[in-house]
Amino acid sequence: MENPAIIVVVGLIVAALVYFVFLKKKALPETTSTTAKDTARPERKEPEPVQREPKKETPAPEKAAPEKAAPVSSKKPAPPESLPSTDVVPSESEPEIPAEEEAPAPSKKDVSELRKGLAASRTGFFSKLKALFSGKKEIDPAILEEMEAVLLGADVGVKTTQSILERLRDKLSKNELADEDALWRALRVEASRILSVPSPKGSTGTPHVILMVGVNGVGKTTTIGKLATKWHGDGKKVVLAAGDTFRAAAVQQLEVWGKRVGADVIKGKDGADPGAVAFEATTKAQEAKADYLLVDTAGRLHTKSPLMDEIKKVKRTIGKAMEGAPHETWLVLDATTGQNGLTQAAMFKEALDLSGVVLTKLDGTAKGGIVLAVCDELNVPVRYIGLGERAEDLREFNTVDFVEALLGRDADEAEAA
Ligand SMILES: Nc1nc2c(ncn2[C@@H]2O[C@H](COP(=O)(O)OP(=O)(O)OP(=O)(O)O)[C@@H](O)[C@H]2O)c(=O)[nH]1
Ligand SMILES: [Mg+2]
Repeated sequence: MENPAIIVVVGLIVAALVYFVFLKKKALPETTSTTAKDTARPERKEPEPVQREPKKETPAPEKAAPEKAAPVSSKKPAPPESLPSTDVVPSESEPEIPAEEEAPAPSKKDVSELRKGLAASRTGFFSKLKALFSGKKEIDPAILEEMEAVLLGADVGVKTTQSILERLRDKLSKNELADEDALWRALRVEASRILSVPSPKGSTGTPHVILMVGVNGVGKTTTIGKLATKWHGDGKKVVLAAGDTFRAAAVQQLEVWGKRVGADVIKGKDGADPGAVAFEATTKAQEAKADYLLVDTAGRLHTKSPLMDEIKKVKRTIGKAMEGAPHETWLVLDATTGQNGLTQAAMFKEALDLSGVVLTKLDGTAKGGIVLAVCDELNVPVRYIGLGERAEDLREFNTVDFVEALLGRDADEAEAA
């Protein structure tokens, strides 16, 4: 009997085991269903593309970018309309602010180039003033007395020096020159005031005829060559008149410039009348529809009245070939001749009613103060300055840049730093 009971018990145990095992099997699929989800990934991949669609929204800002770029590009005019919008975005977002800050840069560059050409004058003028002012905590009348010697030494001239000092003394008496900075400022203001001579309102025409005059060797022919180079480079048609018929070499010198620049040179026979050459050149330049006619003339001493009469006649003759011409008469002055140049200038002005002065060889003198004297005493504007013998060594005169180059302190300190 025991045996059948044991069998029953064992049977029950087995049945129970089977039951539990069955239950576990039922439970297992639920847990494995999680892993089954892994196998069911393809189903989950469906939402993934949905997530990628939003990613397509990331390119969307790219599309929006050109819209953002557009207003920026209007600030920087030239480059922005280029096709690759993606390139535009980064490059524009950066320069937007600096562009405005860099605006004065070209002027700084001009000043530093000008300063190189005026190096000798800066040493003779600015450096001496700097030595005089530096370390002075208080500006007193004695400093102004010492300034007088420096200004005269730099060829500013007696009259101009006195006018500058008078104004500075006046400021000092009003306690407006408290320190060195104020004195530099006042000096620059005075220089700017003197140099700002308005250009006379003359007539103009096509061609714009400019008669170049001056004593021997001041740089008339060279300046004509430089001007022709500049204007030709600007796309203007330039014609040159070889009005110096006194020396065959003078005609050749102009022809060399003409060839180099690509400008026609109108010349007469050896010893021809300069007026006749100028007349013919004016007629031909009109026919050729030139933009500029530059008339070279022989150097002449301002003290020789027959030569001064001759140049007056040349001027009149040009007017017969073209009404209103010459539109300008420029006196070329050699800056190294100093105060002597002022006497020349006064006499040329009286004879020819000058409309401008070209001051050459400023690179070779420590006496750049002559520019102030020319403007102050003659009341004729300086139009160009020569800073060397090469074609590119000519600069249109700009008061602000010139004052900064000659008397600017800040840049000097920056250089030293
Ligand atoms: N350093 C320097 N030399 C200059 C400048 N301008 C002209 N020269 C030189 O001055 C010399 C005389 O120049 P020209 O152009 O022949 O002078 P010019 O007034 O025509 O002379 P004439 O026809 O004889 O009256 C030349 O050696 C030029 O190279 C200048 O700005 N700086
Ligand atoms: Mg000459």
